[in-house]
Parts: sequence; structure tokens; C-alpha cells
Amino acid sequence: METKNVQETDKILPPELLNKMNAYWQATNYLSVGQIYLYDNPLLKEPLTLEHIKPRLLGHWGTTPGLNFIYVHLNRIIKQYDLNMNYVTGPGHGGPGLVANTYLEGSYTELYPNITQDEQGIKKLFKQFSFPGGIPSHVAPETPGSINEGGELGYSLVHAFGAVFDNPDLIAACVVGDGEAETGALAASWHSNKFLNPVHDGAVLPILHLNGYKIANPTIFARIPEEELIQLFNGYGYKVYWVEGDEPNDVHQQLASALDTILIEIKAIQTEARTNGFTKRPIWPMIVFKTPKGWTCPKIVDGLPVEGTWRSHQVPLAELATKPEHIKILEAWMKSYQPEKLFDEKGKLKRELAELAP
Ligand SMILES: Cc1ncc(C[n+]2csc(CCOP(=O)(O)OP(=O)(O)O)c2C)c(N)n1
Repeated sequence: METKNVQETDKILPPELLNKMNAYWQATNYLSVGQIYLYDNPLLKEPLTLEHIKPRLLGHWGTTPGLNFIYVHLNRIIKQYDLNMNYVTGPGHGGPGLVANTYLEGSYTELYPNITQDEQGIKKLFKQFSFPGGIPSHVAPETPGSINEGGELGYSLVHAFGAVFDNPDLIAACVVGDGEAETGALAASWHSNKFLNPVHDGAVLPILHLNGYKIANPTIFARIPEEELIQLFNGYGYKVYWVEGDEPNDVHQQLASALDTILIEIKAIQTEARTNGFTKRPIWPMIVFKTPKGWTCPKIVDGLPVEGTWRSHQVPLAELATKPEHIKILEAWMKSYQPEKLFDEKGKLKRELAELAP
């Protein structure tokens, strides 16, 4: 069977880099939660109260920590290997994550100078999200670097292939939601690899985000046996790298290891075809990224599981106005990312973390 399990591979991230990448992920998660909920008190310097919270909550948390996790890893390989890479987001409803990343890397402030890299800027970043006169809850044209708007699921993979045709140096990393994968358009798009010529086209790296749920229902890919899923992708012409877990450091090592191996494989496919000619369609690598939906949000609220379930899809704590005890849960959730270790006293991302972005 064409699969490679990376769970037992060597730990390739040195401890210092691992810690920084995890902190960067926490910063993106902090800013994502803040965008969904906060109207004021952006760095939680005061105890959180209802006045600091938006009256109408709208956004999608569930997909966001996974998108953020992948983003920090792509940042590493772009920097380390000087790659020409773009990030295609199938779950475009994970808008807070993409906005958080473009803010932390500086492009947001470059385009919108009023959203400064300090506490005031973070406050505005939070307030504008899904707010009258502000920005949409999905990745949208106004998100820096965004080429097309999310909203209708199903077109990520075909766009990723379209981006690399006749673009030999580009790698399009494409996150596909397991719910999105059930749309007709996406289900057909796996076959786009049949049209890819490794001599004059670039490469697509599909990353199936297997977080188990589509809004309130389980996904088919999460309910069939793993072996069957791997065989399905083998049949589509892919070699599957399986990355799975809920312990961040372990998943960081797995994903880093998979990405390093995959880059070598892509390079080898391209070098072979570009040296000796395109004689046989290659088997391209892809990743299955199996992590909990809503990863790092409260595990249980009012006795019901939230992290790792469909309850985390949109706004995990949606009744803050009527349940004051939930405000404490939200505060503890946001503080679990330790914002004081991520941002300096003025609210700027610490330099050693900012250096991670390309
Ligand atoms: C074509 C289409 N059908 C339905 C929806 C409504 N919708 C928004 S998010 C979502 C679930 C997506 O699940 P998945 O792709 O697995 O993303 P994630 O679980 O990571 O949020 C659905 C069905 C949509 N946006 N587009």
C-alpha cells in the first residue's frame, strides 16, 4: 500500500525552533479567538466582562486552529528552502486564521496602516471582524494576498492545480476540508493530477484536513476505515503522508518531518522529468492532517464535549450574555495561549517570533 506513516520518525525540529513555532501558532490562535469575540480589552489586561464582548457573535473557530497550524509549518519550509509557495484555503470560513497570519507577518498593516502592530491595532483588528463597516467572517478579497473569495466550498483543489499549470517553480499547498471534500467539484478535482506535466508545471500539495465534521454532521472520510481512505487516495494517484494527533509538540514533529520528506520527493519527481523527459505519470505526495476540530478550545462546556466535536464549528461559547460563567471560560481559554509571552507590553509580536514569517 502506498502510504508512509511518519509518527515514529525522528524529531527534526530542534527544541528552540519547536517552541517558537508553537508560540507562533498560539499567537495566531489568540488573535483568531479575539477576532471572533472581543470588542475591547484585546490583551486581557483587565478582567474580561460582557462590555468587552461583541453583542453579536459570528465566525468559525472549528477549522481555524488547523489552518493556523499548517500555516506556521509552511512558513518554516518557505524560509528554510526559499520556496515559491502559495496557500490555498478550502475552508475559507476560517477567515480569522488567515487574517491573524497576515497581521502577524506584517502584510495586514502594510495594506491597512490604521491596523497597527500594537495594542490599539489589535483592538481594531478584533473589532472590525464580522462587524458592521468591518470585514467579512470568511477569507475575502480584502484579506492581503487573497486571490479569490471563499464561501462556496469545493473549488480549492482545482484552483491550486490551475495556479501551478505553466508555473514550474510554484508549489500550491492546498488545504481541503473533509466536508468540502464531499462536494462534487472537489471530489472530481483529485484527478487534476492526470493533467500535470512535471516538466513545465509546478506541484500541488493537497492537505486533507480530517477534523471529522462538516457543521453539525460527521464527514464520510472520517467515518470510513483509515486503510480504505488511504487506498482511495492511492487509487487517485497519490502517496499519503498521515499526520495525526492532539498533542501539539508531537504533531509539530510529524508535520515537519512529512513536509521535509515531501519536498525531497517533489524535487526528485521534477528533476527526473526535467532531465530525462516526462515518460510516466508520477505518484504525487499528499498529506492527511487528522487533528481535533476546534483544537485548543474548551474541552467541555455545560457538561458537553466541545473540542473535537461539531459544537466547535462556529462560535463555541455563544451564550455569553445570558451565561456569565461562560465569560470566565472564554477568558481562561484566551489566557491559555499566554498572550503576555507572545506580545510585548505595547502589544507587538515578540521579535524572535516575528522572525519566523517569510
Ligand atoms: C457548496 C457549499 N455547501 C455548503 C456550505 C455551508 N458550509 C459552510 S462550512 C461547512 C462545513 C465545512 O466542513 P469542512 O470542509 O470539513 O471544514 P471544517 O470542518 O474544517 O470547518 C458547510 C457545509 C458551503 N459553504 N458551500
